[in-house]
Amino acid sequence: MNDIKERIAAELTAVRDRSLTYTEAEDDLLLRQHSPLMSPLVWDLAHVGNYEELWVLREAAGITPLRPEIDDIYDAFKHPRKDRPTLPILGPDEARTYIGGVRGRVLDVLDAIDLEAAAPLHRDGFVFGLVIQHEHQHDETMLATWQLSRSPGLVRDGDLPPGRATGPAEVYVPAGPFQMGTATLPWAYDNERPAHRVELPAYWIDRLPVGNAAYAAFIESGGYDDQRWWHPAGWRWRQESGAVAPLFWTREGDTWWRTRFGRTEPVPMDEPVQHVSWYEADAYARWAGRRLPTEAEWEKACGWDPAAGRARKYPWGDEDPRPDLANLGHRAARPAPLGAYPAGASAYGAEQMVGDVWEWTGSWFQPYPGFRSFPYKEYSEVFFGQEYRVLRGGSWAADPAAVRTTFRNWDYPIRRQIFTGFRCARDAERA
Ligand code: AVJ
Ligand code: FE
Repeated sequence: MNDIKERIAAELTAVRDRSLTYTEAEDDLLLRQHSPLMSPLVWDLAHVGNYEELWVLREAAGITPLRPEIDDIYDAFKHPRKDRPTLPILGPDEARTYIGGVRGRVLDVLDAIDLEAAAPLHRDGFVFGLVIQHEHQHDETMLATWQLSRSPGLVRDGDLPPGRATGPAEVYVPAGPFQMGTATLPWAYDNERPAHRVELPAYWIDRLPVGNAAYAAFIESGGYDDQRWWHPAGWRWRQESGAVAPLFWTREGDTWWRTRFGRTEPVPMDEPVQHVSWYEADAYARWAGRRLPTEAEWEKACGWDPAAGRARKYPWGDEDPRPDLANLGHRAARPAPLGAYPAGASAYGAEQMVGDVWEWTGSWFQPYPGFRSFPYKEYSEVFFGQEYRVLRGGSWAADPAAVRTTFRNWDYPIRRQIFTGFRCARDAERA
């Protein structure tokens, strides 16, 4: 096997180990629905195998379906998450057997496939990148399910670097063009393409994500009860939901506590805030006299290298993520303290843009000019419009294989079970 094939095989093994670890639990925990927002964990497990069968075995290799009768159950578009517990889903053992059988054949296909072939699904191992990233994204979803279940199983206490209290609050990004999206990253999704030139006026963007201390100050100042700060739809959400703090926060006397994977602990004031909706992020920004960055502002501050006139794959350059550069891959089940990654800074000096928390942007999930759906409309295209807000950067729960400066995630503005925070921006005064 050549280098690319070895790398693909290693990534396939790593992501499967991850999925199996996240589903090492009693059957009841795997079959139960912990929240109407989420699938039973064992649905995710069999779904990633079914997706892998569909794309690698059937579409790329033309192999006859192994279990065509289960396709319907694992079609995310046919059955919304809230209905999935009523489906005749495979039990945990049956699901493991099924996905293991798929995987064995996938490794045979990998062995035989020509990665230089003209077929776009084969070229550079695209179809393998598709299923590897898909499985990692579901693994992150499974972590959110675990967090909602309040079961302690997946808490991890890996070391994270200490925070750093020094440094400017904001970084300046001068006016000028940059390249948004990518033309060269072989495993990029259709929604990251095509690369295109975007001209932005000058702006300031926070050097770091908004921290729990700053967010608590917003709460203390009565921010949740002051309609001035809220988007009209956000105010309605605030009234209907009764939200008074980030999800998983509770208050006792003068102390804020949070429950993280079944453990209740004081809110660490030096960590980025997480589990806030877009509406909360937007309200905080208005209270602070700021706004959320647009998606383009976020990407330029994160990935553009003005001296070289090119886009970087990660804020610090093109080298793969390391533990001293970013908090990715579920090393510890939390964001790192603010300022923990000076070596991971972008060319403009913005830090913690990749890892720690997904960051809400002010933009709707929309296609780039010249977008073409590939390989299927239901990955991105059906979500474009004014329903979903874009999230950037990846969280502590995201794997490096599914994170880069051009990667786009999206969700409804009311969602907060995902590992999401934000940073603020503002226009630069015109000279
Ligand atoms: C890109 C994270 C919004 O989980 O709904 C999973 C990824 N697409 N299976 C999602 C996805 C198909 C998607 N997000
Ligand atoms: Fe999926």
